[in-house]
Amino acid sequence: SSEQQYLDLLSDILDTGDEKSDRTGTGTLSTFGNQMKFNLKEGFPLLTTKHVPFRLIKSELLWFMKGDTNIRYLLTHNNNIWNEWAFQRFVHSEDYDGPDMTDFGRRALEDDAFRERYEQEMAKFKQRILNDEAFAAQYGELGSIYGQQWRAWKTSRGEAIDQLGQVIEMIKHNPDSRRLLVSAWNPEDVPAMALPPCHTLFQFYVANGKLSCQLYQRSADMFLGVPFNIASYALLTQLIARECDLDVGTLVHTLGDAHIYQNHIEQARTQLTREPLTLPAISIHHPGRSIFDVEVDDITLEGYHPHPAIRAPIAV
Ligand code: UFP
Repeated sequence: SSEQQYLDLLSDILDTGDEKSDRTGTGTLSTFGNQMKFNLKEGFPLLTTKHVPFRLIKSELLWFMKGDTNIRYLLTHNNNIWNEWAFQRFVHSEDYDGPDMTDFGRRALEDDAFRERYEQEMAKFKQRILNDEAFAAQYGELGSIYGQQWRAWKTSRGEAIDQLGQVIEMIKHNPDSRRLLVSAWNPEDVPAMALPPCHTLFQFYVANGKLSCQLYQRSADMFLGVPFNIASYALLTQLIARECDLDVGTLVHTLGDAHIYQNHIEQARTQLTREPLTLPAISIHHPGRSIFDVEVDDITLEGYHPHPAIRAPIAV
């Protein structure tokens, strides 16, 4: 099954990965240059060997597709996955006058008293983003991340290129093109980014009435990040196939540095003891509306009955 490829790669990295230090100071087992292929006709590739929160993947992808780069949209959908990046900019600004939040990610893991202060400040930050439009415009904004690169890549002439919109038009009108690419990696923006894009580049391919997609991911946290990334690009492919009246083909997922963090090894071993179950399916209802207007309630996940979630600390 599709999922077995993920499990085999996880197992291979545990057995043969090189010990490698990393930016976060956590340490990893790592390999370079692997590929998984998911036949999207077999089912929607959301892992069943642990619960993966699809609702977060869905609202994040729709946010990218709309070209939105402000966490306010995510917060209105109770999605907190990008909060830390916005909060970090706020607590380092002149407008922040609360307790010291230096290095909050690491300290919250190590110090319970600090964690309580951090959670209070984060809760206040979220409320302000939701209730105060001017504050949200200033501190909810993440700038040159995926939404901007996909929908409004800035050119040297001060114009904006809608890469995703153009690629959808090309799939409709020139499906044999070998130039169906979207790049999130903008070398001009990378030096100033807190998190340069992990999913760097993707290409579409049409044959036999089926739409396939290949993603190049430069850096892959196999336990926490990759299950999200697989499902996100599978959903993107389904949405675009529907928009272009095509069937779905294959999701090819190519990985650069694929790693398991040292503090995820036990969890990965637990997952490997589990048997994959039947994959779920996705259904999309948005009659007559533009793909860029799809909302979270238009997409439903059906038949998802996974093994329980496995908790693991995120490396920041
Ligand atoms: N990471 C993913 N997928 C993502 C994402 C992050 O695996 O979608 F946003 C992981 C990869 C790596 C870390 O462990 O986050 C990014 O760190 P670096 O920029 O040092 O590669």
